[in-house]
Amino acid sequence: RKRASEVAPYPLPKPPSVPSFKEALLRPGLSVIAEVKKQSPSAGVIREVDPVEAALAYARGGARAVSVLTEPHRFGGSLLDLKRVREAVDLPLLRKDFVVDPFMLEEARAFGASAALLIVALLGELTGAYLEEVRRLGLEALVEVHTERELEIALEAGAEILGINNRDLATLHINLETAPRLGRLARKRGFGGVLVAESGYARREELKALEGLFDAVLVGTSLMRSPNLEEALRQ
Ligand code: IGP
Repeated sequence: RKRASEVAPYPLPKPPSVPSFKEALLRPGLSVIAEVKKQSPSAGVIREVDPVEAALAYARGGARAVSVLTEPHRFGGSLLDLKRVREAVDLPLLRKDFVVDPFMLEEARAFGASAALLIVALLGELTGAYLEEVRRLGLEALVEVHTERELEIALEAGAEILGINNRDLATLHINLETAPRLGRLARKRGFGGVLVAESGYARREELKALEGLFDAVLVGTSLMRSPNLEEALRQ
């Protein structure tokens, strides 16, 4: 198989050295992965913001990592956003996109991501093969699940960083019970890696409730809607 760099329609940048996503999330306390998301299918336009300004505010506010949407059509993101944020902050970055080709992993690495999102609902039984490619590239992966069946596939595939999405990607409906339910199940099945709760969090008390079970939480919309991104994180 040809390397993506040989067939890319543009020269891929030389991959920069990047900090570990996993190590950052494993620091004591509940780590926040703060997301730069200008728009989404569920919320429409969220905030017109320069991703670099947002990421710098997140870094000042104590985020352990930054998630950057790179999907252009529905989320208004781009790989250039990722590259610019990489050049501006020292935190590990997650490429947030719908990875459906191994090519996108090489792009993630080249544009400065420490990790890429792998959605089990999209990749199904191919998740393990994508994880192998992730490791070959020196990348990390946040493996996202929403159901018990998807959790089984993720564990079988050897995920080390497991994200449990409260949002059903088919209906966009949020149920905050999903993360604790599947998180407990993952631990019961012997999962010893990094556990991340994703989507729908807006209040301090909701984050408090995750402590003890989860290592990290991924927050986008509610942070983006706050008048002051830095202060919103500190609270
Ligand atoms: C953030 P929220 O509700 O805080 O904006 O959610 C993040 O979990 C969400 O953006 C997300 C996502 C995804 C987006 C989770 N998985 C997959 C696109 C694709």
